[in-house]
Amino acid sequence: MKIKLGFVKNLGTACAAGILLAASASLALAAEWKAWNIHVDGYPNTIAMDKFAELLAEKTGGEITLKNYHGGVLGSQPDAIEQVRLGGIEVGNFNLGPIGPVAAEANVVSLPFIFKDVPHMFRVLEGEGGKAIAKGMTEKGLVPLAWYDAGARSFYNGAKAINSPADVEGMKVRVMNNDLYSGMISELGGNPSPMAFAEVYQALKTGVVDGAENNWPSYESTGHFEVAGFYSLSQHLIIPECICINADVYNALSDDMKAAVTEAAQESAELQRKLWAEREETSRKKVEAAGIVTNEIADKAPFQSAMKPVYETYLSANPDLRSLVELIQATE
Ligand code: GTR
Repeated sequence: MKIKLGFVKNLGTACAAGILLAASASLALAAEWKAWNIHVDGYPNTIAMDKFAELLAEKTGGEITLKNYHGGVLGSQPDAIEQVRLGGIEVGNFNLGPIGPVAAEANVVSLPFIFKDVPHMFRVLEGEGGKAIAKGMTEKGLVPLAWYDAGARSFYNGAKAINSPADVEGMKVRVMNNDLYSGMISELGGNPSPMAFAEVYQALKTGVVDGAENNWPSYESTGHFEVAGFYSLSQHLIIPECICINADVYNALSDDMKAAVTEAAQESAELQRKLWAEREETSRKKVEAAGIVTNEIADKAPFQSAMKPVYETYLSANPDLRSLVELIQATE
C-alpha cells in the first residue's frame, strides 16, 4: 500500500512537471506582443492595428499574437517610443514627429513643407528616402514595418482665422515634442508649447494654450474643434506614421516569420490608408456641421520662407543629411 501511494505521488509530480514543461515549451514558441496606439475606437489607426493583430496570428499560424492597447493607456507617445526601443513594449503605431529627436534621418519628415502633398510623401517613403529613414530608425532600435497615412496638419485656435504669419504672432501654440516644431512656431512669431496629446483638450479649453495643429481626423476625434473653432488650412506638416517594432525582437525572428510579420503590417497599412481617406472626409464634414470656421490660405509663401532657419538648424546639426533633404526635394 505504501509503495502504491508513493507511485501515485510520484506520478502526480511527474504529471505536474510534464505540464509545466509543455507550458514552457509553448511559451518559448508562442509570443504575445504588446502594441501601443494613441487613438480612440473607430479611428483608422485603431481599426488597422486590430487588423494587424488578426493578420499576425493568421500568418504566423498563431505563433505570434498581438495585444493592442489603444487610447494611449500605456503612456505618452515619447515614453512609448522609448519603451519600444528598450523592449518593454514590442510594437507601436507611432507618428514620425516624436521619433525625430531619437533618429535624425526620421526627423527630415518634420521639416515644415518638405513634402508637396501626401502622394509625394509616399513616393519618397517607397524610394531611397524611405530606405535612409528606415535605416536611421533601425539603428536606434525601431524597425518600421509599414507606413500609415496621417494627412496634413494645419493650425487651429479659438480666436481667429490664420492667413499669414502675422496672425500667429504672440499666440501660444501646442506642438508635439520635437525642437523643430518649437522652432517652427517661434519663427512665425508664436510661443511654442510642447505637450502630450492627451493634455491638449484641457489646455485649449482653459486657455493654457491658444491653439494647436493637427490633421482633420485628430482635430475631430479629440474634440479639439469644440474648444478651438477656427481651422486654417496651412498644411505645414505632412508626417507619416509607422507600425514600428523593437529591433531585437524583430532580429530574433526567422526569415519566414520576418516575412509574415512584415506582410501583416503592410496589409494593415493598406487598410489604414483606405480608412484614412474616408475619415478625412467624414471628420471634416462633422466639424463643419458643428459650426467651425475653415479657411484656405491663399498665399503660403510667407509661411514657407519663414521656415528657412528651421532647415538651417536641422542641417547644421546633421550636415550629412543635406543629401537626404535634397533627394526629397528633387523627388517628383
Ligand atoms: C496625431 C497622431 C498622433 C499624435 C498626435 C499629436 O495626428 O496620429 O500619433 O502624434 O497627432 O498631435 O500628438
